Amino acid sequence: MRTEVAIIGGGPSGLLLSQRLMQAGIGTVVLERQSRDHVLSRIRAGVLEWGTVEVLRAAGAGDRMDREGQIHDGCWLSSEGERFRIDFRAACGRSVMVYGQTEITRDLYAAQDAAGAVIVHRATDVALHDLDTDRPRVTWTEDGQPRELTCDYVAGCDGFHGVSRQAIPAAARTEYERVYPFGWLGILARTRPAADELIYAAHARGFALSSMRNPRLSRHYIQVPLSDGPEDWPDAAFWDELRRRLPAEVAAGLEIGPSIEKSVAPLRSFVCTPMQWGRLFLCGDAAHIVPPTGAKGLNLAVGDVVYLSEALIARYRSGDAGRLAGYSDRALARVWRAMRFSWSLTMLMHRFPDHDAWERRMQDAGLDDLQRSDAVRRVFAEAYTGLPF
Ligand code: RFL
Ligand code: PHB
Repeated sequence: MRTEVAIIGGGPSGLLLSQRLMQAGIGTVVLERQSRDHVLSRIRAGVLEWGTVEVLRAAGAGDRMDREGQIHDGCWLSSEGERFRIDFRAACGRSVMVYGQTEITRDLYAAQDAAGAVIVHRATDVALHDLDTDRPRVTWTEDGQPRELTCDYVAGCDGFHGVSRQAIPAAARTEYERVYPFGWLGILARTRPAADELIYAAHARGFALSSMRNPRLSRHYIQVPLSDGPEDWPDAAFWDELRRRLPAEVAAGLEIGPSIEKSVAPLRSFVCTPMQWGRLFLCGDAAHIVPPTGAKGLNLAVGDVVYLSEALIARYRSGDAGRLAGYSDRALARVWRAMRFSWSLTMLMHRFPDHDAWERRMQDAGLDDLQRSDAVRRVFAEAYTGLPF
């Protein structure tokens, strides 16, 4: 088999890249390790920056998002039960869209099916070869049979645990990492959301976030020790703990119900530099991970895909490889700023086992700054609603 761009991973990065390249007449093959049903069962991101919304529309995958997504003009922050609102529109003139990653992936699959995309599921043992030549190859196993694809370029969109990043020789990459000493236990429930906008709650018992997917589907998270698993948190214990950490008037009106999904995600910041090597280009979680606090992971992946697709389109349309050469630098400039935002919001809002009274005072002062200063709120709102691509 031969194609122009081989795409490893059929999550949001891989599907969106394939869609944008196909719209420009560039051939792609997507190799995904899991089944389509498995990819569509993962519950992840919920908040889209406005730039992401526009990119999805332009990719022909925005109709259902525009019908079913909720535009949010602000969010709530609370500290020990007292809440204040950050008005994004007043602070920076922009909003976000609340629409689940699962639905985006479904919409991208529909757009790719309509475009006649080649998406291979259950591709195991994917391996990348000859990336430092102008004829890279990808091999994999499909239904027990060995398969091979030759291509011009390889896009590594296979997430944090994929094989693409590892295909860059260790001596040619530098990895930066911060692992946080807690995780987020998340549940999805067919209940009314806690409030009309997201609530990020700092509390002595640990952080909590009340989010949503639609008016009858709520998504909530609580900070838990890394040693805890979902089995340690029966639904009743989860709701009790969430209620303790949310502002009292919100907790009093909280509708509870059985969870339909429950999982623990560890928190990590990670960046691999450079994001390219030879004919291989990394996008999304394959190159970088953020803690979910700032809602940046999926949005960063979309930014990478925009930059890489623009560079590949320039290469195929006019033979100009300059933008491809500059891909990593351009993407990383945006990535590091979002890293800092996600890291600082994580440090501000969570209880750290090794923090003393000094660090807790610094957190209180940081929240005070956000509550009292228009300038500080504007910095927050600009980062949260999205830095420009
Ligand atoms: P994905 O989604 O991990 O997709 C990678 C795909 O590659 C496949 N794969 C392979 N395929 C072939 N061969 C291999 N060897 C392979 N290894 C892996 C996988 O099966 C998968 O299908 O990465 P991608 O596309 O870069 O997308 C990144 C986003 O998924 C991620 O950044 C976000 O979910 C992060 N995130 C959030 N981001 C936001 O922008 N806003 C949010 O509100 C938000 N909330 C979250 C989040 C992530 C969370 N978790 C569970 C980590 C909340 C949570 C709880
Ligand atoms: C979510 O709805 O899953 C969500 C929202 C905001 C975040 C993280 C996760 O910061």
